[in-house]
Amino acid sequence: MFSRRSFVGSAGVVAAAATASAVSKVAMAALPEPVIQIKPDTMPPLAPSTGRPYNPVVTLNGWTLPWRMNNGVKEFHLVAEPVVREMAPGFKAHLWGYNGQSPGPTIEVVEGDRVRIFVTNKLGELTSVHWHGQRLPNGMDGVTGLTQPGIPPGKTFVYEFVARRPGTFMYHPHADEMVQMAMGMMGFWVTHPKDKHPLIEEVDRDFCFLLASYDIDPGSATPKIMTMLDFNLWSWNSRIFPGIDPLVVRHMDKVRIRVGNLTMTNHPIHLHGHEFLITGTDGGPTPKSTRQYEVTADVAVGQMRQLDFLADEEGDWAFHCHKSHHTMNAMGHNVPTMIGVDHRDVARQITRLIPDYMVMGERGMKDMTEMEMPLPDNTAPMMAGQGPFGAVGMGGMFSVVKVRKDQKPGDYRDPGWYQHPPGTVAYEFTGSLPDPARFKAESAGAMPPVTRPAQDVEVKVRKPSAGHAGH
Ligand SMILES: [Cu+2]
Repeated sequence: MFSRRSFVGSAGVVAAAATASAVSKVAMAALPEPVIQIKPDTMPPLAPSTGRPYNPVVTLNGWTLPWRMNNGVKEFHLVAEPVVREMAPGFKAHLWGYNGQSPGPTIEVVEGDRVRIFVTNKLGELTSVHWHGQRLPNGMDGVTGLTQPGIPPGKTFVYEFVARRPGTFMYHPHADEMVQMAMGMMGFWVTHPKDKHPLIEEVDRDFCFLLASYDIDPGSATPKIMTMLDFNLWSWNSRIFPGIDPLVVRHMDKVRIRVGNLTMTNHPIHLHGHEFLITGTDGGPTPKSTRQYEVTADVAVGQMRQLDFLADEEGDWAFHCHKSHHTMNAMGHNVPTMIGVDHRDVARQITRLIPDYMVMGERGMKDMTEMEMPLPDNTAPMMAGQGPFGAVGMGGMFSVVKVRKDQKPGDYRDPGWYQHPPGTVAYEFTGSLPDPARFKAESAGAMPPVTRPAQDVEVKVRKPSAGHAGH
């Protein structure tokens, strides 16, 4: 029964599950009512009130799917359907997902749980759900044509298996392969250990998100599903910075972050100010002998990584994909590099003809974050996000881990910007600058210089504007 948490009254829930008192014996014989969530807020962790206890996860800009117990079986209901996902404030994408959102809700169970998942297909084509990383009967593996017929539009299929091993998993279709994941069909799955586990430490905060990429032209809303490499939106849980919530933790919390990659390239996920251990993959907990401290974890395509760290440094710590093109949004792609090109004269002449004409990026691209650019409707700015010291100049796969002494246990609310103790912020040097030493030493070195050309050769590099593949 949906007894442990009523969604009624919580923001954004349009079709709340029946409350405990409303579930009749007749209803219990039928499939559970689907729970729908449409707001992109990070919902508080869903503490279990039935079954074995565990410390629930927090899904960044997402939520956990409630279940009901039916004769010792945990029953969930997923609805595959078209959804509108706000990827960032002012930018909504038309995606496919589950239960009102892309990604779908996180499913949390305990090792040894018997699980039954009803999957209703409200798409216009057949689908299936593959339970990535699970040990299960072959016929429950969700590969259309291979292990089951596809679920036709309007039909509901039932998956049943025992969650045999604890770990970090995900779910996604194996149907119309190229289209359905490119449209956002995916969700997180966490199987908690049933007892104390020698390789799974108990943590205070446990976050999860999926990496997904989209190709949505500025001014449009539907991803181009034929794109193979040249995606322009790099998202965590189908959100892009500054639309990704911060990961708020209490100073000295043990923190776990679980990441799964359903894009078509790898993502080196990088945390500032702390070191973490990779304590698990979708293959399960990692042996202790393999663990070493890292600050970047490369998450390859189709992989999941579980990062554990002690949040022992207060502050607002950047947390992002280390591929620089993955921390920008759509407008940064397919524009020529104009650094060092002085086109003031040209611009003056063009603005006589086109008053809105703008010159972009003469001194680098950062200027663009401060401009009020005229953008097409429904377009995410290339790089946005305003920090306490100005524009952050990033988009895409970027967020902030906020470590605070006065954050209460279980409180995930944004505490605002970090108040730096006096004297701990980088500051401007205001003395006189000596000549750089390297000019005096120009002709020194291990070998004498060869004859120099009469004139220095200047090379201008300009990136071709067409094609942006391979990043
Ligand atoms: Cu990346």
